[in-house]
Amino acid sequence: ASIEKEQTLGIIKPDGLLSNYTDKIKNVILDSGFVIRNEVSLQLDEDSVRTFYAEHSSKSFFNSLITYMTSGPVLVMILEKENAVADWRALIGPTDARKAKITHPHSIRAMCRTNSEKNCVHGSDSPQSAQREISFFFKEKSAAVYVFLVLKYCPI
Ligand code: DGI
Repeated sequence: ASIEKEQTLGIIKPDGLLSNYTDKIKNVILDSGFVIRNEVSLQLDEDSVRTFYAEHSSKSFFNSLITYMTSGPVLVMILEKENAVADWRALIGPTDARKAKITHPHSIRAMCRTNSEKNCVHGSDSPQSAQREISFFFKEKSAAVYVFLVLKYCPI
C-alpha cells in the first residue's frame, strides 16, 4: 500500500543561516526521512513577517520577533514525508531553545541556540497552518497576476 505523504513548512531563520547551521540542519532533515520538495532563500520584509505571524500580533515580543525575522535572509522549505507536520515539530524541539537543550538535547533548536526568541528554525504547528504557510511562500501566481504583469511591463 502506498504511504500518504504530507507536507509542512520549515524555515531556517536568520540566526541559523548567519551561523552556518544550514548544512547541519539539512543533514538532519534528510537523515530523518524528509524530502525537501522546494526551497527558496529570501529576505523577509516587515509586512511579510507581520502577516506570517499575525496570530502573535498582540504579544509583548511581537516587535522583537519582527526585528529578528528581518535581520537577515531566511531559507524557506517545503518538507515532505509521512506525518511531516508532527515529525518536523518533534525534530525541531520546544520553542524555548534553553529548555530544548535540557529536555530535547538532540533537537535542532537545542543544537543551535540558547534562548526563546532566537531559536533557529520554524515549523508549522498543524496541517491547517502548514497549508496556509506553504501557500504564503509558494503560491502559484494566478492568471490575473500574469496578465497584470504582462500589461505593466510589455504594454501593447
Ligand atoms: O511555533 P513556535 O515557533 O515553536 O512558537 P510560537 O508560534 O509560540 O512563537 C513563534 C515565534 O515567536 C518563536 O519561534 C519565537 C517567538 N517567541 C515565542 N514565544 C516567545 C518568543 N519570543 C520571545 N522573546 N519570548 C517568548 O516568550
